[in-house]
Amino acid sequence: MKDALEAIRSAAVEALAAARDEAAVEALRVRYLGRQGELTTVVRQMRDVAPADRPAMGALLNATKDEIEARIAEALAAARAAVRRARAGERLDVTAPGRRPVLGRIHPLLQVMDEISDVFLGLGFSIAEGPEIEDDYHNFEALNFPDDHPARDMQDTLFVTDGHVLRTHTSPVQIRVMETRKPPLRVIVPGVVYRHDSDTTHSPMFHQIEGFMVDARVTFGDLQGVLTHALQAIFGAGLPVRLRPSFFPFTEPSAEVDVGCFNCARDGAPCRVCKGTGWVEILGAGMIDPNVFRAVGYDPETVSGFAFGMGIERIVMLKFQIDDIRLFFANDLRFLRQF
Ligand code: 2NL
Repeated sequence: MKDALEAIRSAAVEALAAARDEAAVEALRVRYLGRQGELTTVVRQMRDVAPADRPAMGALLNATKDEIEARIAEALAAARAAVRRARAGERLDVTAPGRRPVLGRIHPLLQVMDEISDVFLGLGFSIAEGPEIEDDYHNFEALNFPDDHPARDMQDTLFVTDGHVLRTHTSPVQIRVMETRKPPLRVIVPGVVYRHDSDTTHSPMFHQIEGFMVDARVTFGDLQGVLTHALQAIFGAGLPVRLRPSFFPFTEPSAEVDVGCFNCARDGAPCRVCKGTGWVEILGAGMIDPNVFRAVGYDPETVSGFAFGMGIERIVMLKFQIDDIRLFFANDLRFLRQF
């Protein structure tokens, strides 16, 4: 039996040293240690060993089994290391074509916001930001909204708690700037705003840029000059700019500002952008109402100013002929990669 064990041990060690892969090692494990394996068969023969010899034979048997198990572990480790080395070799193929990194890009809404901001920065305006959750005072009261104005209705405004709303425009930031700083001021406020409205042209969250200028003698002519320059810089150097009378609670007088259609030259007679009118409405503006100045502690007798506001989604939809506002927020890369 001692000779039989030695024969099994040396055969197993030799075979395991020659095994090249995991499958070969596993086959040898079954051959020597499996339920029908060679070593297992020897264990069964222990019955025939004289009781006095059994402890010594048992020890020899265990030592043989331990050694074969150790060699199996070594052979397995060697086989796996060989697979890893082979794969590393493949990865170091210096002739393989390079992998193109996935580059991010600026969202089309923010591209246009940046472009518009740059024009006003060039005119000496600076940028201000403020909270998206506002109190009723800054969002409505200080802006001369009467208590029964429809914008204060649940239908239009998203309420957070009793006295607080998600800001419905960025104008409350302009109020906060005027509350804390003295004229002369030239400030724009780009930001996100919220209204209870949702269809193909309205999103409950959308973007605006508002701006204002306040100084000792700012006139309606300044409003017209600054906005004409800005719209020509944004939409095209030669385009005409026109003002039509309008109304906002926070400005008097107020105007809608149109730019000559930038698409007619491309589409011809029935232009899809201006519907044949030749004009595209871009923003609202006006001279800041004396009640707004009083609310922020300015004297309407000694300062004057203009203010304006525009919705970004509408402008980007016109510019790129996008017909559904939800495309901006669906995070579909097939859409976003086009800009
Ligand atoms: C529009 C019109 C406008 C303003 C926004 C403003 C802010 C203050 C004082 C006075 Cl603090 N005015 N903002 C003024 C006129 C028009 O927006 O159609 N926006 C999309």
